[in-house]
Amino acid sequence: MRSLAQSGDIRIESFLSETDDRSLANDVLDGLTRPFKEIPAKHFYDARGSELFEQICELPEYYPTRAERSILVARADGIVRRTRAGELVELGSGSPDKARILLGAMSRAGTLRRYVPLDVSESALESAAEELIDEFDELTVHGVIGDFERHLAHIPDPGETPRIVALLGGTIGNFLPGTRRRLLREIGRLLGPGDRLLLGTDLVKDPAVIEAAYDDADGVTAEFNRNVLHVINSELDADFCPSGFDHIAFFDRRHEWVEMRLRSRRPCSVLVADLGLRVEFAAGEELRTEISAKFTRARVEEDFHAAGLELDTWYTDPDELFALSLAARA
Ligand code: SAH
Ligand code: AVI
Repeated sequence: MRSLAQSGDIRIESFLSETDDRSLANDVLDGLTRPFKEIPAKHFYDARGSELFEQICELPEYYPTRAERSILVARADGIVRRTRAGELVELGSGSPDKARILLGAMSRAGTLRRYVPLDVSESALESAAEELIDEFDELTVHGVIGDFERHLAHIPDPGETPRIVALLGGTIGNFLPGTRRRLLREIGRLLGPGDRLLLGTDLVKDPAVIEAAYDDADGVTAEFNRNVLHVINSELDADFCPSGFDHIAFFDRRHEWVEMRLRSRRPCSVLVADLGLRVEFAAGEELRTEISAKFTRARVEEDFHAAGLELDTWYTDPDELFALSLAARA
């Protein structure tokens, strides 16, 4: 553990170390030597990837951020009244926008104590912590730089008020169904009897609307997608030529998820020098970089049930684009 900041109100610890450089190395070694190449979506988010994701959230085509934000604005006071929470643990926290809405509601209710963001992106977490500490006098921040698949045990013990553990933005949809349920079960272990999970899920809708959100006219999502190749180049001394890969995004109707892939325009041979690994791409060969599952209420309830959780309250926006679920341990 490295301690990155410690003052009266703010404490940031990192659990990413050399072993985590191995996490990218292992994922590249494993994912790029498979018959169907694949790399986990968490590797998008270096400083540039986090910045590109922020730009995606502003795009006219990318509705999930606006829809989820509108639900939070309408419901945050009610959620805080219902839970009496004074602590927000946010997994995959990214920018401070959504936390600000929930912390504002806690401040109005007089319960606000602590914000505990956890993210793999050090840059995103540090700037969010600094912004929020300036905005709420009564707030302390305990940031955890880590991977929510491996570092949930480093989330500090609960304080004296109930807490909300939030996984927003539809990030749960970036995991395959089995992993998703395992992750939900592990997150559930952070919940005491009065605590609640707040889960954001994008909803099934017209595939044309979904596909446009993942293939915007300005090509920001395409750059975000190619960023994973820049990350592998800089972290593992590889020689991918990102502009030689086309951005592909399509809605898989059977699985009800979006897939993002990178398709090699021509045959290419990539050296990942740090791993002594040579990877061959045929012309047209694809690398899967992300799935983003879309949900129905029934699917969310099934996942909760399988993970030892139960739905308490279901909130959507008027167009039913996105949903927020408040859930408890069953
Ligand atoms: N919650 C924000 C950001 C969503 S983007 C929102 O709703 O807009 C996904 C965020 O999760 C990024 O900040 C990324 O760095 C983080 N992330 C992705 N995989 C992660 C993992 N395995 N562990 C921790 N953080 C992760
Ligand atoms: C972070 N995650 C929920 C986003 C999503 O919609 O699946 C990431 C993203 N990928 C492309 N655009 C946005």
